[in-house]
Amino acid sequence: MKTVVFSGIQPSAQVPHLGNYLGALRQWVDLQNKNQCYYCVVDLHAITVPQPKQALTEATYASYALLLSIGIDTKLSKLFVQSQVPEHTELAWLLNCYTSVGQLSRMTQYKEKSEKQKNFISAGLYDYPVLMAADILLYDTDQVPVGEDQIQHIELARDIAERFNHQYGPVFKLPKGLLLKETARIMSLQQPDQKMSKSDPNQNATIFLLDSPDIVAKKIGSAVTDSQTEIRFDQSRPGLYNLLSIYRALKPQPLAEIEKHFEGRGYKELKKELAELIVDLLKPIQKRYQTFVNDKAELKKLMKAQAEQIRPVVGKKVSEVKEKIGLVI
Ligand code: ATP
Ligand code: LTN
Repeated sequence: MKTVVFSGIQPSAQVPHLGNYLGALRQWVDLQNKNQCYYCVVDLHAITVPQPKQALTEATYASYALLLSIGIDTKLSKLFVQSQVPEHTELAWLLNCYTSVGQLSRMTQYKEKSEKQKNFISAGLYDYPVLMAADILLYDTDQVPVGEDQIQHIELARDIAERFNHQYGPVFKLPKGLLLKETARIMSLQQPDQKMSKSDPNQNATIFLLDSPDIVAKKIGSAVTDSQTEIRFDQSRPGLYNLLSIYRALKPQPLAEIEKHFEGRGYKELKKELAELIVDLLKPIQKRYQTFVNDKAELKKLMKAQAEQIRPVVGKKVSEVKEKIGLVI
């Protein structure tokens, strides 16, 4: 039996960014060869905060096309849109009844995101982690490749699974998060004490995978650093540390070699080289993206076909859960 891998990305407002890629998505690609992978564009998670209709539709196509462009291969993995597999929402309801509100209230992401909502906080935002638990548990998932911010949610999914199993016997597998240690938390270019995020209102803080070379150079050029001059991996200098971590992720080598390479040179040179590395990464992705995204009919056909292949698998799991609870199936 192959190891089962599941992960998701929200089609929220914008296409994925460099933090998503270095923290999570590049693992998705690497895991495909040896494992049974399920990758999901989680549109139902995106609508937990307000999304303009047109933007949500566009972002769903764009995210799907970008995942294909970075190398997700539907011959090896399942790549689908969450709302097209209704078993996700069905299981989420069932799991709601095995989740405590106390635990949901302690979720960091809920606290941070609800603070940012001015007039209206949806019940969906509060319940977000339960839908995520359903995503994961539905597939008997072993491993969940994510960035660091999602670890708390995976622990909650384990807790829900354990509570259910304790009551009804071994129905759910207990999943584990899979982190790329060095890049599990890429920081904002403008506020290096906060994570790089799709929903950051300051556009200069985030490099999107579709940014042009000029924009990349501009954003990296204006990244916040400090008033010191020496280029060293020093966690107490978060702006510089973040840039060096991105550099090392794109050009893997020992820390000391990078420090030596930049000895006697300044931030300007580091930023120039870093921008070039990012542009080299993005160029082929963007080229492939153009071919995928221009054929929406084909994308839609592929999404639907992938969802249809999955439904028999997850249908069985939902029936098993309902039967355990005592619902008449
Ligand atoms: P938002 O900020 O709007 O909530 P996001 O940028 O966190 O969105 P998601 O779709 O929620 O993007 O995340 C997709 C994947 O990328 C998740 O596995 C998440 O942990 C990871 N990720 C998100 N931001 C970062 C980051 N700054 N560094 C590393 N990984 C990240
Ligand atoms: N909440 C995640 C996206 C997500 C996810 C999942 C990740 C939804 N369902 C299941 C892993 C497994 C986020 O990135 N913000």
